[in-house]
Amino acid sequence: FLLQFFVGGNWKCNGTKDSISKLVTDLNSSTLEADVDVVVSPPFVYIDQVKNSLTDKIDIAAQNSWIGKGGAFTGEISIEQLKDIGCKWVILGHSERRHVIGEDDQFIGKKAAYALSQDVGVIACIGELLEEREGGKTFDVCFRQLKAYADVVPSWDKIVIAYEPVWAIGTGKVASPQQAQEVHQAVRDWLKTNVSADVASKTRIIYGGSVNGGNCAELAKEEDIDGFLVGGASLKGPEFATIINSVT
Ligand code: G2H
Repeated sequence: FLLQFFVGGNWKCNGTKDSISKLVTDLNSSTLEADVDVVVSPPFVYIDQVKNSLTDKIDIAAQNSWIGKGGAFTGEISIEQLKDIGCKWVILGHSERRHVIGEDDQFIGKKAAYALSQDVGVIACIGELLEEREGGKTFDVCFRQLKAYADVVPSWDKIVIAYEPVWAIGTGKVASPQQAQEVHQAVRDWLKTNVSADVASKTRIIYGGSVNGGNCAELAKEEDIDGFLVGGASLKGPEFATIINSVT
């Protein structure tokens, strides 16, 4: 059966009060397909502004969270604080956190487990580097990253998996529908074998990496692609709306 599509807009470290106000206005005036779950991820400092001005048809996902309860952790943001300002989701394990900031599988797993324990949904990112793909290690890497989540999460009810091949992120080099489908199917099979058939059939597996208004429709046709995590193209309201509406 078909899962409800899920589309996330990952704004990363972009925007100003003014540009974000314009983006919110554009999103509010777009007609959005009703049966798609949509979230956007503003930088932390703009979440409150967005929450207070954005249509309630779109939920907010934070771009990161701390591994546990708040306290003496300078510079961190706790899940409790994110809930307090209305975040329903958090993106964890994004390749920029893994490869630029240096977060490892276990640290990311802890964050995911804590967020879920507090009833915040997790967009759990996985994906291989170019050299790993060229070395034939794509599945090994994705399965290792998946296992790090599976080992610690209390349940899969509020997890969306985002497959984002690192070589396709922000590069304009989108994975072909076949390349993406191959990994999405392998991820679903892995869930079936290592978690349960029920979780495998119910978990959304979304694709990220240079998705735009021009390539989304072809990708969305693939059987195991249940939505998108969009970076650059989510900063343009009309194009993000095109992506949301392309998936049905
Ligand atoms: C991958 C994606 C959003 P972009 O990082 O998570 O970004 O669409 O700019 O490649």
